[in-house]
Amino acid sequence: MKRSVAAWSFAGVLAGFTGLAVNYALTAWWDQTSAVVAVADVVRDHSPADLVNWARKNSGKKITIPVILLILAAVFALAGRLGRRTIAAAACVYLVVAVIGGAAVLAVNGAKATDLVAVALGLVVMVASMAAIGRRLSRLQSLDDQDVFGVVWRGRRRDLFAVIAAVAGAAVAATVASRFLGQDVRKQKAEQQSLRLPVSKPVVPPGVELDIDGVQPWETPADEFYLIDTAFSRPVLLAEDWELRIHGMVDREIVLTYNDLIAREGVEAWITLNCVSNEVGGDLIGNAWWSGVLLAPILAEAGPQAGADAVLQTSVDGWDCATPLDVIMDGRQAMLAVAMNGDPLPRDHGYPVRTIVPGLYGYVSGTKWVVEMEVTTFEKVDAYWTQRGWGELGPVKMASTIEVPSDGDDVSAGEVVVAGTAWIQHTGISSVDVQVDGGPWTPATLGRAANLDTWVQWKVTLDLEEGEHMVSVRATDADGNVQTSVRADVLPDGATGWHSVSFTAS
Ligand SMILES: Nc1nc2c(c(=O)[nH]1)N[C@H]1C(S)=C(S)[C@@H](COP(=O)(O)O)O[C@H]1N2
Ligand SMILES: [Mo]
Repeated sequence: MKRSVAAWSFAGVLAGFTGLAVNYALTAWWDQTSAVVAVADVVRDHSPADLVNWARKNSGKKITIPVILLILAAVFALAGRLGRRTIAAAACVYLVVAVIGGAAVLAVNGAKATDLVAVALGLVVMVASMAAIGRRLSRLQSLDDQDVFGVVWRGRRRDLFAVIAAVAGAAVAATVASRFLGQDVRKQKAEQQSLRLPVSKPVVPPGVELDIDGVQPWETPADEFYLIDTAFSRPVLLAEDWELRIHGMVDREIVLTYNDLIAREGVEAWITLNCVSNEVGGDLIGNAWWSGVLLAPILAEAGPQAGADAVLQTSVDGWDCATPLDVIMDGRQAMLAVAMNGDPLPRDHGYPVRTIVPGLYGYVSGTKWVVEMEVTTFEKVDAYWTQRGWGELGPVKMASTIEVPSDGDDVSAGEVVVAGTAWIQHTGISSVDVQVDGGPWTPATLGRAANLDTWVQWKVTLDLEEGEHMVSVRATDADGNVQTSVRADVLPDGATGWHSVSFTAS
């Protein structure tokens, strides 16, 4: 009977997702990792490098969990179909799912055996829900065809729907409750609001902003700052629990608490951070006023030993990167940042403490939720992205983008303002030129450079005749190097090539 198979599959899926919802709510409440997120973590960490690099570019992070849920839906449907014979068969399928989820949970950074309780309770809910629905479904389907629509049939059907409604209600309630149960999330918000950090509010330096409509603001607001990380669920770490351990090839191990850190002499600076995955003309870049503590004096206190050339930084979620030691120590404002644009770091950007190293891409330096630094050598260690084929040192490459006009725009012929940004952190931009339709290069006017570590805005007014035009931009750095036109992919160490836009003047 076709309808009956569909009904049993539906029952299996409903029971399965109700168990997942209960696991999700319990883990939110107990500040643990839900089984689904743990499985996503394991999938990510054990996927082939090519796939991870593809996913990095193609928002693979967004589809991983939906794909896992789809696969689970198919498995739960199978459990339901098997449940038509005996509930024990369905229970076996749920058990396999729970064993996989439990194994993944145990693989999570810092997992304890007690984290399995939420998985076990999820399993109990799956089996109990399936049994409750299954029993009523069997009773309804066991009636002869003559009884269909009879009094008994209607009673049993009401009974079945009541149980389905109860199970579905539990699933919805658990999902809704999980939003309010995250205790650490609430504690963290309260902590962020009560912190009185010795940091100042950002004051955008005069002259850096050229005030062109359509060019992004020189200071990137925190909630518009690009977000890149491997976390399916971003860590919730409290300042009061935070500790940074510095160890490895050092004379003295150092452990810093949050209060130790902010009691030290502070540093504040405008620094532009960008991602190695930023394509030519891309938007994985932002500029913020970072406040924190210089890293070099802390490492100097630890006393790096001869031969050390790298600092392996590890996040509380297990992500890591290796940063060249000489870059941290060369006098630039490499810092442990506690605030962004004058406010405590947002959770998503690494609260309570992250690293910022001007001149390096984020993937080799900008560790969010940083909790450990091991002074070591590049020969000995292989960090998260370098294991997947990305370059070891990660210095930022020179780049420039045209933000107005946009590709495909219609502008009025005559005077046309072309403007955008250019950067090569810790070297600095000396000039920017634009080229129209492959003709000669016209120098642009630059906004003031706040320091060597920030992007600069540029603008130029061109006199354009009616028709289609293509404008390209190239920058020149403070050492006189001209930005290369050679196109390079973001993998392994950052894109190169000129940014061009095409538009119509009429
Ligand atoms: N813990 C952790 N820190 C991380 C990453 C990560 O995946 N996990 N990604 C890095 C990368 S690739 C970049 S570009 C920057 C981005 O920082 P943002 O999200 O604050 O812009 O964070 C870096 N720090
Ligand atoms: Mo990145």
